Amino acid sequence: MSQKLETILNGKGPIKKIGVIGMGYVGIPAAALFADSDKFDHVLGFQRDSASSGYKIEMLNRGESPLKGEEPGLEELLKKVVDAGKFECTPDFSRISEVDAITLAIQTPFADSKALEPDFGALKDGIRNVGKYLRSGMLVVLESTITPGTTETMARDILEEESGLIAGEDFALAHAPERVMVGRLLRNIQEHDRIVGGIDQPSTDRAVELYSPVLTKGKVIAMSATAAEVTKTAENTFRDLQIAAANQLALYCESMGINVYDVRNGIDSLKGEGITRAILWPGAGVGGHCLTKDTYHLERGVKLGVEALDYPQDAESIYVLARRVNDFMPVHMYNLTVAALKRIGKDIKDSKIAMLGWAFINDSDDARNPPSEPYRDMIIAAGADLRVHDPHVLNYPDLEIHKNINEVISGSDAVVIFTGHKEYFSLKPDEIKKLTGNEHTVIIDGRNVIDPDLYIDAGFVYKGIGRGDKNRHEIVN
Ligand code: SAJ
Repeated sequence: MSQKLETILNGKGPIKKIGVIGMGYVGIPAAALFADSDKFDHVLGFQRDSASSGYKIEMLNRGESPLKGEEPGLEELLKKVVDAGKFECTPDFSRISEVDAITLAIQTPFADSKALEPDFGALKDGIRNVGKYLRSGMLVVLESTITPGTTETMARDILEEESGLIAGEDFALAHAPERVMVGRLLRNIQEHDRIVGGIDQPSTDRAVELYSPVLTKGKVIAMSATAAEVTKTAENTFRDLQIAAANQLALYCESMGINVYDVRNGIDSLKGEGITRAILWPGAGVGGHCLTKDTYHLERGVKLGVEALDYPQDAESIYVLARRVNDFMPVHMYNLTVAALKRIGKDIKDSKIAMLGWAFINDSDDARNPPSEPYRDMIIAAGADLRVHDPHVLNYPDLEIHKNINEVISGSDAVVIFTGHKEYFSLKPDEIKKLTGNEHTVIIDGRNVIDPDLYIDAGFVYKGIGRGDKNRHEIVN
């Protein structure tokens, strides 16, 4: 452990000035909460004055939030800390030299959804900027989701190279992964437990000092930097795995002719001390920017391990297999569509498909890595005609999204529910039948939205994820 760093930090005294790089949905609430704490004197929000996001600087300095969508309390808090002179946004990165602690909340998206490699370009630029203006005794914290080992290697190397200082001797370095969800940014930062991991004990302690004041219900959970990186990627990997387990069970139930939701209820009933069965929900697939990529961060991290991994010979990682199962669900939706159309003598290529729901999550406009996209690609490749409805998603590259559900459904041969938006729970079989004009219309339920019997009795050809008890029903004339 470095005595030198401890001495420097003690000499420097408590953290008073903080910098936050990345005025996005992670950095803005973090900066506002730091500024609102009476433990700290001033917070600088660093934002490049670029064509695409330079406008945020002026907005933030007026106390306005540039984030879209409702964020309870954020606008008021920004106004408060700006009026109190405790927060300001600046494009002048040289002012990093003024702060005692700097956090980096910069997105690490996939280079493209097919490439399973993250694009660390923007994060590296941010780290380089910090390195350029790094001073002895400063704390640097990475908040972005990163491959385990990044803080200890890539980040440390760039910071040391740019500054000539030594991590763990001259400056503190830590990882504190964000755990925020849009729509509840402030509450998540204040109430979720905060994982904080330094490259050494003085770094961890300094990071604990930084984050403790903004926590209300949450507590700090301290560990090493790499353990913090693994925690963040693994917490999403585990969720993806749980969903895959539910999806695989649904496929089994379809094959065995039973209702997966009966089985789910049965499994979920096993409770009692120490017994847990956190069975999640099967569905049309897994989208978003967390679960679709964090498994691959974890898998990359273990490859950088300090020791060769001891694992069953030639066995595939269950985490990667879980990703494959979840990414298979849109394919399964396609297979159900083809099979159901065949039952009414229609070939997919001559069919009109009405797709209800594009967003990756119910009642949201968030359409990052949506499972609906690979389904759409397969339908188009098969030569079918497709129209997409989504009440929340406004636009998406190369896609026309309709807002009038009747227009989307009218004349279609198949109605496919991809997202569980609440509007879809009130669909009526006779209204759909009138719109399609068919004796028998196909309806595919990817999110357990409709009651199969209502549609089967109305002459629909029904297929639903996990509904092995209904998917081979007689067609009612
Ligand atoms: N999904 C299922 N079955 C389920 C749950 C989700 O198919 O039982 C699908 C959803 O339809 C969606 C995808 O998985 O397409 C992801 O859903 P999600 O609820 O996990 O939402 P995310 O991707 O926004 O995950 C975020 C993560 N939060 C952070 O990274 C801070 C994740 O860690 C949280 O566990 C999750 O929210 C949550 O629990 O709300």
